[in-house]
Order: sequence, then structure tokens, then C-alpha cells
Amino acid sequence: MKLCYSPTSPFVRKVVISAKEAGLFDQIETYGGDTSDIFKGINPENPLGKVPSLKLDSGDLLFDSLVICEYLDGLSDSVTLLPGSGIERARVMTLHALADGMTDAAYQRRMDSAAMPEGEGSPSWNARLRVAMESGLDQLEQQAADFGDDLNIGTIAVACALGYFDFRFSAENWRGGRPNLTAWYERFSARPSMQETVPPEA
Ligand SMILES: N[C@@H](CCC(=O)N[C@@H](CS)C(=O)NCC(=O)O)C(=O)O
Repeated sequence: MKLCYSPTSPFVRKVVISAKEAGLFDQIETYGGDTSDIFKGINPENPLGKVPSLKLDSGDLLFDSLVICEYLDGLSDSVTLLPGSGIERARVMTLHALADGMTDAAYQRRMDSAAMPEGEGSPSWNARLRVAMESGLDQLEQQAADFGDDLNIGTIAVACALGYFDFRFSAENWRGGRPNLTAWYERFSARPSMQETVPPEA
């Protein structure tokens, strides 16, 4: 299996953490995208231009990150990252949707300010996206005490969102007034899969 990869992408990080936790990472070869023309995206094999994608020996190209994680989960004997059915699955998938939505809002803000031509960004849209990040953090603070030591696609996505906020938006101090989420993240970050996937300094 071949993973189109960027070490700074929080969506790629979610896939790599899932693969490591599932004991499958040594079966995956990684290769970089093409960043020579960001207006074409960074992954020529994916019509959406995005990383991650996973190329299988059968020739199939899987995307996006959740599809890849679900596929890897199905291959693993050691963990269940996406529970089978019913309300248990719906809760985990809703937590994943919240965390991924927050990550996407942060990523859109980052691209708007750092990658697009000077002066083209929209301050109003930026403010709207920031509200999604902040409201999501407030919601996670309510839930974090119940996360315990749960390892699933929801908690992995939350950790990737918070890691990305630290990486790109540290000045906004997501920890402020959110002690439960802070304590949970400290514990979860000690996992080897988290330590081994910290994004490099830009
Ligand atoms: N929903 C997608 C989001 C992937 C995504 O936004 N990837 C970013 C990197 S963090 C990307 O490839 N951006 C390049 C572009 O859109 O041009 C997923 O979960 O895989």
C-alpha cells in the first residue's frame, strides 16, 4: 500500500496514527505530493488534488482520510477504531465529524492567510471559521472527561485537530479555560503514535 503523504497535514496524521495503532504502518510506503503548483492541489492522482490518498496493490486509489482509516481498521486484528453499528458507532462518527470539521476550518483559515495571494482573504469568512473552531473546542471541553482512555477514530481526530491548532494557531491558546480537554490531550499525546507523528517545524 502506498500513502500520498505530507508530514504537516492533520488529515494525513490521522491516517498514520490509525495505521500505527492498527499495527499496519510497516505495510505502508509513503511518498510526497507535488507542491509545484498549489492551484492544481498537491496530489495529482486524486481528482480533488488533496492528500492523503492510499494506493492499493489492486490499483484502487482510496480517499479521503476517513475512508482510508475505515479500510485500515477492517484489515486490523488488534484494534477497532470504527465500532460496528448502532448508537455506539454514531457517537464515534459524530465526534469524528466535529473534530474533522474543526480541523478543516483551521486548515481553510491557514490557507487563506498563508497560501493565497496577499489581500484576497476574507476577514468575515475567517471570523466565521474561527467561531467553528472555538464552538467545537467548547463542545469538546464538555465531553473530554468522558473520553477516558478511549482509542477510536473520534478521539484520534480530536487529537489531530488539537495538534494542528498547536502547530498553526498556537497564539489562540485553545487550552485557556478548557482544563478537561487540556488534561485529556496531555495523556493522549503520550502515545507513541502521537509522538512519532508530531509535525516538523515549518
Ligand atoms: N476531507 C479530506 C481533507 C484533506 C485535505 O484538506 N488535505 C489538504 C492537506 S491538510 C490538502 O491536500 N490540500 C491541498 C489542496 O486542497 O489544494 C480528507 O479527510 O482527506
